[in-house]
Amino acid sequence: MDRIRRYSKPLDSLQSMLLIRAYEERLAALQAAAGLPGTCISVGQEASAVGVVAALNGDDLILTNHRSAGHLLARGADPGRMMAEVMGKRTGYCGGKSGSLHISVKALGVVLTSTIVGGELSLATGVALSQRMLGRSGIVVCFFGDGAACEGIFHESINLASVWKLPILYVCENNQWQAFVHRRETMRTDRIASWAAGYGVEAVTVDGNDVQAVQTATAEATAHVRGTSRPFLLECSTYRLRGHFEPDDQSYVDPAELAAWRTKDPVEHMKARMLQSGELDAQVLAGIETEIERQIDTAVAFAKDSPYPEFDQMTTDVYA
Ligand SMILES: Cc1ncc(C[n+]2csc(CCOP(=O)(O)OP(=O)(O)O)c2C)c(N)n1
Ligand SMILES: [Mg+2]
Repeated sequence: MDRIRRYSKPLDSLQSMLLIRAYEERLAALQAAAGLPGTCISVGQEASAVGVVAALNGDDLILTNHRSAGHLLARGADPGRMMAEVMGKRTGYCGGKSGSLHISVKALGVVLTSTIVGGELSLATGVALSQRMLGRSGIVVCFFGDGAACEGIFHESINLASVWKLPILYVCENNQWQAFVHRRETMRTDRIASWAAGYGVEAVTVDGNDVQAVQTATAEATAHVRGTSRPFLLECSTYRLRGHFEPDDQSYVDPAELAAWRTKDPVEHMKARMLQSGELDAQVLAGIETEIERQIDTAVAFAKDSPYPEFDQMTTDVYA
């Protein structure tokens, strides 16, 4: 039974970030051991995922991109069913037919993961239109990358959402990379948020590695969307600490830039902040980390022990 994850205190956000980090690092380790198909993971971007999702309501809808595990787990997805999906097992969220790149969890309001870069932008805009036409209260939240922002579909979608006054929050996770290309090579600005004014859309850039700052900015942004039924663009400035996909030796990455961003690791940042302020005790933290590792062990075992889909299910639940 899937339940939307609730966030009432800073420790809830830290636990969610730790779960995402542990899940993705385990996926990468399994991949390296040749036990699993390659996936795009979001190590370094956990604060952006958790900060945004923590500020949403239960009836809000999420559409996301190929780096979606953090968004799904932050919303409450079960790591076992996620892992099973990646392994192509019947118990996965989409019956083993989506892998990591198309995963959706209807019960949690996660409508889809798009592996077409920018694909989620126009689809989310359409979902926002349908929310309004059906008189539904939930707003739409669309995660996309800086690479997607350079595509025409971003500009068409945000323009239409502005003209049609659609209830949608666009969340650009600017992680500085677009597969193997640095964003410096594809845009003439450091701030994607600066483009929104041209479409009459309000926007803000937030430190995407500070989960509390992201949550606060998202709460303000969603209040704006709900109050005005107009779109808003939130840009989370962050960094992809690992490769585009696993495995990736990151030989194309400037080591100095990578090292600088490593010092801003959002998970370590939050841990240090809470330990320093006395909100969290080192022993309690160790206990939480052990429990999360156990949860991941259970997830892996569940996925490995699950059956593959039957041959006669080959054409069910897919377009044929
Ligand atoms: C339309 C399209 N073009 C190219 C690709 C190959 N591709 C997959 S991810 C990616 C980079 C996307 O960069 P960004 O939007 O910044 O997301 P990030 O990977 O950084 O999370 C590319 C070019 C694709 N999947 N779809
Ligand atoms: Mg990117």
